[in-house]
Amino acid sequence: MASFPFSFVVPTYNEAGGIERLVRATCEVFAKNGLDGELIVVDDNSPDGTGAIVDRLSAELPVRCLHRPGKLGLSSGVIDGWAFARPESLALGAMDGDFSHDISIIPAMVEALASGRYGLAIGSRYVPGGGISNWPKRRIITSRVACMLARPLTPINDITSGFFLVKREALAGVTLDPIGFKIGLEVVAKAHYGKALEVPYVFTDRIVGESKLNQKEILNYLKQLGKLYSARLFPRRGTP
Ligand SMILES: Nc1nc2c(ncn2[C@@H]2O[C@H](COP(=O)(O)OP(=O)(O)OP(=O)(O)O)[C@@H](O)[C@H]2O)c(=O)[nH]1
Ligand SMILES: [Mg+2]
Repeated sequence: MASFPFSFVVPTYNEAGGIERLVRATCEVFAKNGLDGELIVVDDNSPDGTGAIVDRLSAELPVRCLHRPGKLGLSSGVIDGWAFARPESLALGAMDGDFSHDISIIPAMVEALASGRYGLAIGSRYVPGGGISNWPKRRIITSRVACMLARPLTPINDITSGFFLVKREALAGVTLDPIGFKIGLEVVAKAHYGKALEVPYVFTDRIVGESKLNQKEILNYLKQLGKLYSARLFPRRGTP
């Protein structure tokens, strides 16, 4: 699939403890599977020096760092990273920088898009074969409720997944306006991707670094859902 170039964006804020391992392992998945993949790390001037680690790695691996001046948010990081991606990439993706997402499904995601059958491949915890290895019950319930709330918008089971790859052409002319963490929800609701494939994977909670998810992000998710529902119900009043 060397003829199907793609770029995955990894937004980071204070991920120095694990970013080198993530970049090396992901680039190894690209190389071992003959994939023409590029990694874009979008770092928001992390005080722990995450950006400098990525700059060093870019001398030997297909990774580049986009440096932003301060903490500007996960979703805007993904959007800025897509704009920074090399123009030849036919697909653009997003992945967390804390190794929660299983990079071994990347070849299946690329294959789905390269085959022409799907315009979106989404790493999914909530289809057979997927799961969550080490989350407390409270967090599992929150995540399931969050997905249920979006069900009238989409048949996709894992709508809050932050791990996906979408055809670049599916984003053409689409205004993405995410409020919080959930760039995937915005893409699923607005992009023109045709068919989507959920690729199962088992989510692993971060083992290094600190979570940036907080109550505010849960509220942001509800606000974002509200905006998407009102755009569906009242198309002329909604965002273009
Ligand atoms: N560039 C940038 N990246 C961010 C920002 N906030 C979070 N991130 C990154 O986005 C990814 C997801 O954030 P996490 O803190 O792992 O959020 P989560 O996965 O929902 O929650 P935990 O896994 O419990 O930590 C990680 O790679 C973070 O470093 C931000 O403001 N700017
Ligand atoms: Mg995480």
